Amino acid sequence: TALGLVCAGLSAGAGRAAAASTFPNVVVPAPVSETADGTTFTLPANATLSSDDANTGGYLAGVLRASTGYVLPLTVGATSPGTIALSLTGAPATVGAEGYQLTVSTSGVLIQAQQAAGLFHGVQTLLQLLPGAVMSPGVQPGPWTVPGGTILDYPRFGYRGAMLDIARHFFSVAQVERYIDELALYKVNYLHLHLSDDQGWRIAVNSWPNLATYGGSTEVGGGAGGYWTQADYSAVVAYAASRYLTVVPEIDMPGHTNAALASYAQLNCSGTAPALYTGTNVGFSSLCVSLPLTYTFVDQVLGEIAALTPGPYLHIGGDEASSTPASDYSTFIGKAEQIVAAHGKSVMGWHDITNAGTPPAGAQAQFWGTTTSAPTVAAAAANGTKVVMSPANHAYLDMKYNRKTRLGQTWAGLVDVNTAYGWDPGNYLTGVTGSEVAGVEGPLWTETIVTSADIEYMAFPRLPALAELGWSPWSTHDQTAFDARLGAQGPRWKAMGVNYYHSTQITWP
Ligand code: TNX
Repeated sequence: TALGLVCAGLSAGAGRAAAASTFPNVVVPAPVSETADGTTFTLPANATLSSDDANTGGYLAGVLRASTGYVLPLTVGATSPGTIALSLTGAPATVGAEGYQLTVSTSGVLIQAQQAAGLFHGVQTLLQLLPGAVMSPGVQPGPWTVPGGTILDYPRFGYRGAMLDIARHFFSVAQVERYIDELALYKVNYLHLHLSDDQGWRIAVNSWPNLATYGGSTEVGGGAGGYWTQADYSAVVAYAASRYLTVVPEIDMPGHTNAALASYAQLNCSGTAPALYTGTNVGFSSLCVSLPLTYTFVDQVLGEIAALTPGPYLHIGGDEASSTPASDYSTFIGKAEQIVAAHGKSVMGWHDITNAGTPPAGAQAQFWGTTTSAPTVAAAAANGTKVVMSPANHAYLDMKYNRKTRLGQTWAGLVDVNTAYGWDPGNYLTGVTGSEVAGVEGPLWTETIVTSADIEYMAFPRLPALAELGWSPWSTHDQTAFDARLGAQGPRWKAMGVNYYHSTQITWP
């Protein structure tokens, strides 16, 4: 394979030292190739930083200054490299838009990339090569030592996502920003936000104000709920961008719409608004497909969200529309797809949308089934629709780890970390392989999830397993080696205060 040639070429080029030592098996996702040289580099107290990108340089300086207590002056765009240098020149072409090359010598560290995202991903690898205490918010004793050698790294898939449902339970901007920081550690590059459902509408829409003020006024269990202003949403989009994640907003339709139907009587076929809903059933609500106002609504809502969203995708949901007759469903999805295109975006939907005929060019269908056969998804893929893989029995972060897990659900099975890791997204669904697969996403539905500690407990350690499936070449896939790499993350999460599940499948140091 092309990959094999790259690896062979690299180890031949650096052949002198390759046999002598190996990098410690600590980096998640596993890099494409590593060549250790047996030396080490220790960050001196008078080290300096240089970066061709202010944002990534500032991020690295922030993390290192906090835990090392060193001054670490940062120069941006300087001609002479710092002790740690982030450079947008000289990276090999193979690294592409998101990859990097990391070189650790006895005198310093050089990260080279073609774009800032690649520098940022290289920074994450460097942080994982440092002692876990480097992630601490307070000053820790060193020494801050890194193994010497070279890492060349770039992603297998372009879409490596996480979804957070802020509809079933409401989460604040600060809570989502904390999750973004955690996702960024594992080179996740898409944040899918589930912004509306039966139990709550979470983003202000100027043309339909009751959606947020009334439709957002509760949540599962009857709590107060809440909503984001458009400025709040834009702040999350900007924060995600600073960590090189692109936001994919989802307005779930035509089902999962009770909060909207409760907010506007005129959206209902009956003309009567249902009550707000705080239970956990699915499949009971539907927009009124025969009503012209429905499409005014969809157009105005998606238009406002498109205008706030720099990323290429609008997610229209489309799942579990069991109260929408099949022919109505096809009519609705076809119209919604056209409205997304009219606002200059590509459509994303749960894979149910492939039941409504072939999606338009540029579409992505998100597979959430529990079998390896989905004929309508394969047919759409054959016609150009890309598939994002979220098989619920491997990728759903709301499934319980085991019978005793306090949080979560079991409808797709129990998902401990080796189950989350044990499948190949590029060769999973019958008839959907290779370039038809856009990548992987780990959805976190929040019927039972209330706090940031809950989010962390369900996402860690499974989210890093999914992130590795999305980033690392399949040739690196090895459960034993992965379990050891994952264990090495434990001290880092401890330093950060991440409330992770201590899976018994992993040896935590
Ligand atoms: C199914 S999977 C749903 C969600 C629920 C989830 C709970 C999918 C596209 N829809 O509405 O929250 O199960 O696991």
